[in-house]
Amino acid sequence: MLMALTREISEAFDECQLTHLPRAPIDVSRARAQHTAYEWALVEAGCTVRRLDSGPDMPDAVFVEDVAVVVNEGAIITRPGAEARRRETAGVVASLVRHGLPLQEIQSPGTLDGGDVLVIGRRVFVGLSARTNQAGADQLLKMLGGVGYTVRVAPVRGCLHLKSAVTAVAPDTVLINRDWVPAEMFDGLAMVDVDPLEPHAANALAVGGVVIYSAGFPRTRKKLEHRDLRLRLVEVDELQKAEGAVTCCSLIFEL
Ligand code: CIR
Repeated sequence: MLMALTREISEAFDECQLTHLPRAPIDVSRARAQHTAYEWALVEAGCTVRRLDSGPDMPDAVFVEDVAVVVNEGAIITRPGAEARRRETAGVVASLVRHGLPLQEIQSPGTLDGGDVLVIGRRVFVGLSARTNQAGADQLLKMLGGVGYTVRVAPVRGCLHLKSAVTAVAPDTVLINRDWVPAEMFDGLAMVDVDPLEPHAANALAVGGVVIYSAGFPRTRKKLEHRDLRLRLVEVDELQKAEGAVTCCSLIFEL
């Protein structure tokens, strides 16, 4: 069974962390409606969706991908780079334990956000960012390297997370903004470049044979359609005001 953990949008969503975007007013009801439609896209892709509660002290909790990295062997609970987000881990730990996943944890002084970790089969790519430091990447490398994954680490620049700059759209293909991440890191994989007018377009969520993708990037979308990928478009502009995108709103794993 394919599980997708999601998390309710906090009533304090408009107090979210912001790094690269200026603060713009967020319509929380509209964000919630977009989030629900995103969850339906996950259901249509074959996922069983479990939505966790959040709270007024967790404005960014909807971005559940940042607090855990889930692989076949179990989950790694992260230590988010933004201190205010560390209180998000407890609820996710409880849920992953309920689902029977073995857990390990990133320890201080390591910091790591799940948004900086891209897993493609047995290959793991880690971005060093304002949120993920070398110590966090080293710990992840030890944990996953120890169970047969190859782990590559490289700095990202100009964006929040590695997965702002690159994601997988098929098992052998990445969608990439080369201005933000070194393309050499993905040697051996096919690459689709984002349209230069759409720098934020590299975040796509491949799940259950479809690619869940923001409706806000028509130029890059055309490139993906030419590759015969099945796209499932979602409106996420209200979530994008909080620097969120499609991968960050779920944790997907096989049970
Ligand atoms: C943050 O700055 O932590 C949130 N406002 C956005 C997190 C987005 N996460 C992701 O792309 N993995």
